[in-house]
Amino acid sequence: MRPANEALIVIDVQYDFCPGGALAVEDGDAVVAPINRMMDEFSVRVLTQDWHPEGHSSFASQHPDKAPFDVTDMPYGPQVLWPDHCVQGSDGARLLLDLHTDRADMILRKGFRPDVDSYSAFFENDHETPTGLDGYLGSRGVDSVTIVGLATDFCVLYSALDAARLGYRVRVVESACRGIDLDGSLEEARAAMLAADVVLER
Ligand code: VGL
Ligand code: ZN
Repeated sequence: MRPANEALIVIDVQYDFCPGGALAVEDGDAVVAPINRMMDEFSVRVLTQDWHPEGHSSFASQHPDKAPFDVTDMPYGPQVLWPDHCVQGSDGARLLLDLHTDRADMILRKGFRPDVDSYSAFFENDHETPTGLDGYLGSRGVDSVTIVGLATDFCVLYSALDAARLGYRVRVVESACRGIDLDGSLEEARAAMLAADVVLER
């Protein structure tokens, strides 16, 4: 068992990010087995759930002149536009049934504000609206996080960079992550994490 200052953060293991889902990540469901094993090793476990209202501003369907995977300018900066996904209460928004969700101490929902997306488990995409996770981890005495899940180059990346910026020791276990890889975003994500002193482990 790992010590109580180390948390496992499991990002967005939801049907819409798995084969057959609205924003499918290749091989996304392959992360379940390694993540279930890791959940047994950690004494602090947090799962996140992407949780958008219908008509969310990150959906390409809300931007008549745009297509999925185009980029638009939001007041808070550039934003990739996605197919409608992880709509609150939909089947696609559910955490995978095979994931050992019973082991979770907390399930944190994010992306519920209509006008701002939230990739990171710590801050929304404006980089300033907190989700509350830093307070939760801090009050439990956590100073070190291991991040796994979907997708490596978006929600895992943003969570890892924010965690590093907040002063946590950060490790990402790549075999328990899968990426979307838009125009080389996976290699860029790895480089950005390394530059931020995130430890990338196979
Ligand atoms: C994610 C795009 C949109 C993710 C969530 O979990 O990486 N990516 N919403
Ligand atoms: Zn989303």
